[in-house]
Amino acid sequence: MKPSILKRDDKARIEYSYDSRGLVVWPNFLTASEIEDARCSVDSLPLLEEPWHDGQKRGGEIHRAPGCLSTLSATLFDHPVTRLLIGYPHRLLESYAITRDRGQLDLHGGRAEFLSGKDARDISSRSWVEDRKIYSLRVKVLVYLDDVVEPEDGRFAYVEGSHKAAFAFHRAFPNGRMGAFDLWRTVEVHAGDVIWLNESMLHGAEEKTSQKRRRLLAFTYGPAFMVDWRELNVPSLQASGYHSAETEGDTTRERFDE
Ligand SMILES: O=C(O)CCC(=O)C(=O)O
Repeated sequence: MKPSILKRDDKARIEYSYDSRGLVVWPNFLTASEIEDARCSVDSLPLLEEPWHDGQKRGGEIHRAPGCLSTLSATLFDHPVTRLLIGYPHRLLESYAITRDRGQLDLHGGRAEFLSGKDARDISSRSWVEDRKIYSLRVKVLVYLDDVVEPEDGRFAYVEGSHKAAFAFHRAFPNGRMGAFDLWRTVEVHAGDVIWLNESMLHGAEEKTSQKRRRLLAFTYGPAFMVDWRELNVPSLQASGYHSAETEGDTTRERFDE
């Protein structure tokens, strides 16, 4: 892992990439031995099948797992890129490991998307720039533990510009991905690469058909006043609960398919 100091040029490059592209890719963030340690840790976690995604398994709270996963969580929490992009005293909102054997990950997030069944925009992950400083409500750090390079490996995918969009993707392009294929971008990653992702960008992953392993770690950070997803989903005395965004869940599948 890299020392936590950013040179001035790096800072400018990172800010530019996050603002214009919605993500920052840091190749070779982990060393070969760190990748091996993280893989062993993930392989020993109790991962559960996702009820909503055939072929995907998840283990949560990995920042509490002993050994390298909690160390990595602490490193990413303190990392200057994380601080730079949130721009405010921050907290960890969620952490998990996922493995995917097959299938695609539906598009989710999106600055302009609607809450399902409502005419309200999902503002839960917005970001903005004020006085040339970035503030983000949700930054997801994706740590890839396997190469995801070929289309059949299920590459990370996103809709260009959607972190700045004013029109909801699924309403503006009712045929989904193929209606907007010129905005569709993929990122090829190698084991040990890390992506700092603006969660207000519509993103997902291509269909995985290869037999290769696909393991990744995710840590979501936000300003200290934000709550994590589980808190949003539980109705309480003082909150009416979170209505998932229109882009999430099975309803989007037919729009996302080619
Ligand atoms: O599988 C990937 O490459 C992306 C994962 C992701 O977007 C997520 O977990 O929210």
